[in-house]
Amino acid sequence: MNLTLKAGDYFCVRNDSFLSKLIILQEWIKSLDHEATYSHAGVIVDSNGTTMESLRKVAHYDLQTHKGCKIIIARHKEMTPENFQKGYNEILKYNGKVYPIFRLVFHLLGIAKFLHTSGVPVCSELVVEHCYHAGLCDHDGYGWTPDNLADKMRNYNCYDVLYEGIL
Ligand SMILES: [Ca+2]
Repeated sequence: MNLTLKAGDYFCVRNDSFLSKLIILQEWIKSLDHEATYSHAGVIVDSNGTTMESLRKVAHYDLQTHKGCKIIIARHKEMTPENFQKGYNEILKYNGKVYPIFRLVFHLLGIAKFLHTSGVPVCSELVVEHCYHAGLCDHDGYGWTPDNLADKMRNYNCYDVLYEGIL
């Protein structure tokens, strides 16, 4: 993959873990397009591929952590450095927090958008919260799944898909 990344690019990815398959199954059951490919998502924060993701904890990782996995990477047409920074400043408050595993149970039950008392978002919620504070979407992200995000990347004119395939 020969790709020039920018701060504010978003990605969705899948791996073959049991948890990943469980997430994809519940996404597929809820999907209106009968398609769910991805189980995880994150924000790219610089051109070297440093990411901010809600994995075991919310922290900075490297996109290459997902090497060999299927991935979609997309860029919002209005993701300027200023917009990126506004969103980044907000999600940095979660840096170092432990992944809210019980929120995943809320997702499996389909009630995640109603229950967000912990304040710590799962992976795709972190991405949408970045987008919200960047001023580029009008919802805060609670309840969003990686499949919701990937569908938006593919179908909304405001996104350019930079790459979809194996990383
Ligand atoms: Ca879908």
